[in-house]
Amino acid sequence: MNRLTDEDLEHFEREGFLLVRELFEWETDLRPVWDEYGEVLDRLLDYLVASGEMTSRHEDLPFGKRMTQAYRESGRVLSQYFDCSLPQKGTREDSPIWVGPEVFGALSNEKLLDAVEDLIGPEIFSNPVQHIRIKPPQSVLPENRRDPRSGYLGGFDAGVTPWHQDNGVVLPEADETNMLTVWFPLTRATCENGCLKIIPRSHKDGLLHHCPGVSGLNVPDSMLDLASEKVVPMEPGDVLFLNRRTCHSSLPNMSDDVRVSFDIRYNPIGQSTGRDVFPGFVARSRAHPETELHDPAAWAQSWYETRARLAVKNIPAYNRWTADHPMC
Ligand SMILES: O=C(O)CCC(=O)C(=O)O
Ligand SMILES: [Fe+2]
Repeated sequence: MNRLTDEDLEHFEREGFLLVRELFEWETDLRPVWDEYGEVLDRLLDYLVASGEMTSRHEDLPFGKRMTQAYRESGRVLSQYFDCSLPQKGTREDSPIWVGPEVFGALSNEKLLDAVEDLIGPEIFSNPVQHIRIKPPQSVLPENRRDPRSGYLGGFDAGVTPWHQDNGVVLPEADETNMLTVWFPLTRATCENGCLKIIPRSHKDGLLHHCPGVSGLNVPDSMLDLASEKVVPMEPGDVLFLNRRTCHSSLPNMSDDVRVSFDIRYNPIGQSTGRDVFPGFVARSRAHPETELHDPAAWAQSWYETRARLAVKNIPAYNRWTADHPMC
């Protein structure tokens, strides 16, 4: 692919984000992982039908409509079955996680790593703070997951994402790192189905206070320059890069289909990931290529081992914030 230009890098530095259109091609870069999630959904539907939570596998429907139907009929938040990270509390030996070979392929995509290299240098660690977000229509979410002001269920949220900085979501060890967020959709991400919003230049304001809230951590509106917010509709193939301090959120999904996206992170090798209890890997090293991980099974195994360890002893906190602050 074409490497990033000096202008791109200046834009990223100045604005705190860079949107690269058509970095990926559907057939070669995205379709393999999309198909893999189709298989995950197949197995989930087998399970939901077997457990009596659904009456049909809805084989005639495309992925998004089947997923929506699964939410509707089971009345459950199903995102953890697809997510490529563990829950933030109460991990059990059988907590669902999907760390399949095509997910590893997406994290290791050479075109993506070229752009990441241009932004953070040639020694690249895949940070384990990573998610696939299958964001269902608001209308099928359990009532208390629809709006950030109504009841917290814990775990990874499938609805609206409130304003935050990714730096605020990790532990302080990562405060002075060069952690880079990479966000890209597998479906269209539109204003209607819940695309991202960002506040350009907000990365210059330091780490803001985050309040633990019903949909996760959020920066109170009063601390944000909301007049500058920018919605970022994206097509499959487009990739958005964010500075760790750029404030972002996402709109509710008001459509009748799912919005699917990856948000993954990278940092220079040797820096804390801010969640060092989870396993990352060397995605690219020009200095020591022999340290790169190219084995998807070994990567998956590292997650299974982490899950087994956390099932015995969960860690007390994945972030630093408490609700007893005057800002909250
Ligand atoms: O996809 C979303 O709704 C939110 C994503 C996000 O917060 C992130 O990519 O860091
Ligand atoms: Fe985020």
